[in-house]
Amino acid sequence: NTAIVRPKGYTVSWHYNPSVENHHFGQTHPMKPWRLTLTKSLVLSYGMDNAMDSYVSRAATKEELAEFHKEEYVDFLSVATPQNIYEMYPELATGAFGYSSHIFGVGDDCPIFDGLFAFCSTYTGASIDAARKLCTKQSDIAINWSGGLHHAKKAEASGFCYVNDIVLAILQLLRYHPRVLYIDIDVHHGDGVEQAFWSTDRVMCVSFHKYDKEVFFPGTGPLESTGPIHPENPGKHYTINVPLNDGIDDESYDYLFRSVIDPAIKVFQPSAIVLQCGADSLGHDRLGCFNLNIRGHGACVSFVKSYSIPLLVVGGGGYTPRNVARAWAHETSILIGADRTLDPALPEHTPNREAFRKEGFTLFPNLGGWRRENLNSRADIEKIIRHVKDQLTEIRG
Ligand code: VJV
Ligand code: CA
Ligand code: ZN
Repeated sequence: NTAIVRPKGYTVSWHYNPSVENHHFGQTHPMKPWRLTLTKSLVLSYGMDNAMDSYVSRAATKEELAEFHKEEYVDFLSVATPQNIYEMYPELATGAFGYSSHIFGVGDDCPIFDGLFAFCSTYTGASIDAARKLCTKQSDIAINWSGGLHHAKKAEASGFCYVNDIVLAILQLLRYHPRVLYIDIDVHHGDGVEQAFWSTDRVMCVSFHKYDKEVFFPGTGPLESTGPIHPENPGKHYTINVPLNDGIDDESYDYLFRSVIDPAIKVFQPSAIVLQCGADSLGHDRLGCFNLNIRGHGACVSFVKSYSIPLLVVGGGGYTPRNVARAWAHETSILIGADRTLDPALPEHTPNREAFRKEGFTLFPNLGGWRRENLNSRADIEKIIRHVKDQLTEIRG
């Protein structure tokens, strides 16, 4: 295994605080911080930390969180505990509000657990730090695998997300960058980020996701949803949604991704890009329904990197922890320009190596092809590309 060395000509920084691993949503909740432990295991065992500036990130302050979130909501997150939550809100105990309560979105998807605020402020601090490294040009690429929690709203937790670290990071980037492109390859729609920047032409949001209004969370993000409809609103046309059906494979995803992202970059000319790499778009994900392989997912990262525009890379969803770790380790190698030197056989000394036994200790198991049929026809894909290109001509003017 060739030694991993620093990339020539650009700087990559890795922002992480292992204390996020100590927090748990609940024994059977699908969101497992263990995936971050496994990601770190692989990044370190391949020696990829040698090629990056590593920063132990600090917690974001309440003031920083309030740059996007409502103060009352930040206060709530900072005081709520499993012990006091039912005293504060007895209605929660009756379950009368169901999964998405009116009490700041708390419920089955977004439980109040011990250390919740420390968890949220830590993953968010890493995204804010990463964005600032890009602003000061100390980094060309900054990575926070613990971030990417794209569903959180101004005053509401949603879909396992409490604080929207992506929105807060983009707000940092906007201090120095005229235009930021946001790309979201998580299997879910990036609704929280879309909503936050719905009315501005300084942020273009592009999300690829499974879309089934009635059935699949969060039920938003149809092709036609492209920004505010009022002609005088600057955000009009600056949202791109790519709704997909089950089972999309590497080949069609790669073709679609390039066909959407290349014209988006050429027309919008972003000075910074934020890429959310939710790994629930991989085949065999516990919550996802696509058929992507590690290499297919990574091809998106590679393609975005090829434009050499300052890049913030965040994690997101991903519910089969060992595959999340494989994807994000592979993507780290792409970002440091070392993908050809990673041995597919996981190093013998990898901590927690047993977790990868099922697929035979390889970085690239076969996750595609056979679990679900690809229900995205060539015509569906071409229709999306046509729609996006037509939309972009509206921006070019
Ligand atoms: O589909 C939903 C909402 C429900 C109500 C709540 N039940 C538990 C599930 C159905 C309608 N929520 C989604 C949220 C997905 C969030 C994805 C986040 C990201 O990847 O985009 C970014 C980090 C959903 N799908 C599956 C579950 N919730 C789910 C939640 C659980 C669970 C099993 C499945 C919560 C607790 C427990 N099991 C014990
Ligand atoms: Ca998405
Ligand atoms: Zn997701």
